[in-house]
Amino acid sequence: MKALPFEFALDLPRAALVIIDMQRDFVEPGGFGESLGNDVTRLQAILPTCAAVLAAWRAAGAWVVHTREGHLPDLSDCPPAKRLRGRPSLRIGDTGPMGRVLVIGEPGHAIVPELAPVDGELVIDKPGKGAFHATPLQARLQERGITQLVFMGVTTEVCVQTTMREANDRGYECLLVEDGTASYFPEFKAATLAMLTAQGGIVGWVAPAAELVAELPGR
Ligand code: C5J
Repeated sequence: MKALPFEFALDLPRAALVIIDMQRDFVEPGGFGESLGNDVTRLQAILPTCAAVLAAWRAAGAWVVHTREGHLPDLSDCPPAKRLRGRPSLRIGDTGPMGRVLVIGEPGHAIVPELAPVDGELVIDKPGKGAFHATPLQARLQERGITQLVFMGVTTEVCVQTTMREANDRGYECLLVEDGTASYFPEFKAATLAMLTAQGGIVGWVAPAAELVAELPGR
């Protein structure tokens, strides 16, 4: 398929669609993202594209992985350096309009309804930005013989980029859907897309959703 910096050879039986942290706490008003002073409408804007890619990917019979950033209720997996950083109006573990911020099982921790996981899809709860750190993701991918990861989700320069770099170091071929990812800072998204694909795809590939969907069987 057409991609940057050059064509990507999608191998669907060995590929997983990885949707990063499309959680109410990041995407919806009243969540953690907004408490940090961010405009969540930029993240909401990618929902129709993500939903269309997810529907096409599922219809093609390929596997889906969802990730959620969050912590145990006792916050034992949340380093103080993460909880105490900055001056947000709500800290991780505090109670806000969507329950305790970034705590597993709270309303804000849930994936937005438009992209809710279905039976047979893997959900990875992660305490860090990268989805491989302190999670069973690598083992689950190896069990299924997955070698390619197609990424969507938020935010482009934080959890998406961190996970894509972790995956690249582990030997996965990584493609990021450019209109299926968003940042609170458009200039950070643009810079991330550029740096991932620079130097002959030093971290991986980037392509628009339409190119990916056109590549899927039945389209
Ligand atoms: C952030 C994320 N931005 N999912 N998390 O803190 O990118």
